[in-house]
Amino acid sequence: MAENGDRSSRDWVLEELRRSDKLVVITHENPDGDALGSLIAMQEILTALGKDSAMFIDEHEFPLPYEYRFLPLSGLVSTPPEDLAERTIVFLDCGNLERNPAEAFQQPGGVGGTPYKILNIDHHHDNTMFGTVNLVDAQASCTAEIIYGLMGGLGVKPTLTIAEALYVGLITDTGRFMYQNTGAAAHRMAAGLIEAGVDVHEIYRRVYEDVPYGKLALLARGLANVHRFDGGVLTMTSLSESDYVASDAEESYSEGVIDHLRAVQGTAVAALVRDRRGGADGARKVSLRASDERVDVSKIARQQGGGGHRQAAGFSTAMDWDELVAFLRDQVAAQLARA
Ligand SMILES: [Mn+2]
Repeated sequence: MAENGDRSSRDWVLEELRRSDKLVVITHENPDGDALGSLIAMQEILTALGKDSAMFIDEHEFPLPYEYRFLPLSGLVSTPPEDLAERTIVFLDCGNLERNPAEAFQQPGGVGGTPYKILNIDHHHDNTMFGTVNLVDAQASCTAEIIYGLMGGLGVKPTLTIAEALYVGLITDTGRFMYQNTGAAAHRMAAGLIEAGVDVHEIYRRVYEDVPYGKLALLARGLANVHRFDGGVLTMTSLSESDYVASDAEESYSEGVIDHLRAVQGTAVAALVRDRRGGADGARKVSLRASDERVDVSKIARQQGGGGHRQAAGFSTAMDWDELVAFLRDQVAAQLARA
């Protein structure tokens, strides 16, 4: 556990949340289930406390991934509030400031000499501790779990909206309670959220079924492009701009493709290399997953300016396929040699 994830930083965060009248909540770019669930839950909690809170999601993030569109976005702002300097900024599920693309939020010193007050609430073990207060608990399965743990201290009970948002964060970051980060606390939290009204099957249907056909078509292409290296320890696939166009797929439809690769017998690391839709800058996104603890993929991602968790990480690159394959083979081999 990070030294700032102890009881005193929790108390400090609670005190700042109670004391602040004006806040803005924000998360990382390309928000996933935990990012959006945490964001919406915190916005609802602060609103329930009578705060003037804004929920920031940059205009470039829309449309959001289809599976999260059922979640309500009250208090949404998609450009930075003009009175940002007067607001306490609550970062959720964001390991470093660079993972938020909105420039206004990237000046830790604030504007006009007024330092921003930043509350950094997260569970990434490589969090850069950029906040005024850092409540970073790498043992938490998801950021939603940390927020759930703060609710008692704030005297807020989970409404159905809060419970559903937190539940989405919980199931997506734990791989439906199957990843290594899933502990008793995650299951206790699930029980509490179900008691607050979450309909498990309904959320399952919304998040994992109701799949647009384009997602299935994109998966088919991803599976057709699989390559295995070094006896299969590295299993890779790629999705090009033309794969997206031919599948009529949105960028977020590639979510889940990599899980099929990680599951293959013998795979230590799975990688998905994909073009950004409409990205003219040549930057490609690389997602990495480790099948067990032998390889820490966040270490590999950090060497390329990315980051993440030990078993799930990513980075952007201008490397071509051959360079990337060589880089990943080296990295995986070096870590396996040490394991
Ligand atoms: Mn998370």
